[in-house]
Amino acid sequence: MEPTSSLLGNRARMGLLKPFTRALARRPAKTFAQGITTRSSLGIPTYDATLKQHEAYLDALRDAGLDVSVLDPDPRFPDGHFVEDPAVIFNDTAFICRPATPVRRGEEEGIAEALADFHHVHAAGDATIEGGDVLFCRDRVLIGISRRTNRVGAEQLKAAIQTDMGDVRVEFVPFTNVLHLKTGLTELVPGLLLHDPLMRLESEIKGMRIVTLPPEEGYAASVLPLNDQTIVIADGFPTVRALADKYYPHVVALDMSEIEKMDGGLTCLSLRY
Ligand code: CIR
Repeated sequence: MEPTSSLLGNRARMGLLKPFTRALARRPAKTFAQGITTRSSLGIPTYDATLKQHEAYLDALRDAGLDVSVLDPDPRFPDGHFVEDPAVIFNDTAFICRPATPVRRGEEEGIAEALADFHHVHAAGDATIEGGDVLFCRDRVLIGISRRTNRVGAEQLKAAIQTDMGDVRVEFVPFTNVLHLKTGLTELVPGLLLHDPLMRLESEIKGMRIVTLPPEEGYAASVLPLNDQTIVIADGFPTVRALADKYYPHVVALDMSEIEKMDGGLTCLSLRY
C-alpha cells in the first residue's frame, strides 16, 4: 500500500505507540572506542567528535519537543551510550533485555534503574535480546532474530507485548549480515520500510512496502521518526533525504560518521517514550 499523507497524523505515524514526549540517553564514556565494532575499516573514532555528534543528536530530540534525560557516562561499558539495546519500552512497561555479548551484560541494570517508574519485565533464562532488534511499526511489531536476539528472547518479548497491548501482531524476522534489525530496516512512514541491501532477510514481510536503498546508502536505512513533523536521518544520503523530504516537513540530517565507526545508528542512541 502506498503511504499517503492522509495516513499521517501523530497517532498514525507512531503506530502502536503513543506519541513520544520523553527520551533517555547516556553520554559516551571515554572508553567508548573499546566497544564492539564490525566496521573497524572505517577507522578509530575520536572522543571529541563522538561527543559532538552525540550532543547534536540530543539537540535534535530536544528541538522536536522531547524532554531528554541524559545519564552520566559509565566507563565500565564502552557501548553503554547505545541505550536502546538494554530495554524496550511500550506504554508503562519496560522490558529489560539480556544482551548477547558478555561485555554488554550489566548495561541493563543501569537502564532499569533509570526506568524505575515503569513496570519491569525481565528477559530470563537462555534468552538473549537487544532493543536494536525491535521495531514498532504502524500495525505490528517486528522482532529481528539475529546474532544478538534469539527465539527465546523474542518469545519472551512477544508475550510481554501481548500481555500489555492485547492481540497485537508480532512477527519474527530472521536476518543476517547486519548487526541489529534496525541497523538495516526501519519504518519511514506507516507501511513503508527502508532496507539496506546488505541485510539479508530470511523471511518475507507481508503487507508492507519495502524500499531497498542503493548499496552506498545502506547505512541510512536506519531512520528515526520522532513525530508527524520530524524525522532524523543520517546526513549525506540523497535517496533517503529525498524520501524523507517527501513525507516530513522537518527533516534533521545528522553527521553520524563517528557513531557509525562503532556500529551505531540513529535509533540506538536513545530510548523514546
Ligand atoms: C554493539 O556492537 O553492540 C555496539 N557497538 C553497537 C550497538 C548499536 N545498537 C543498535 O544499533 N541498536
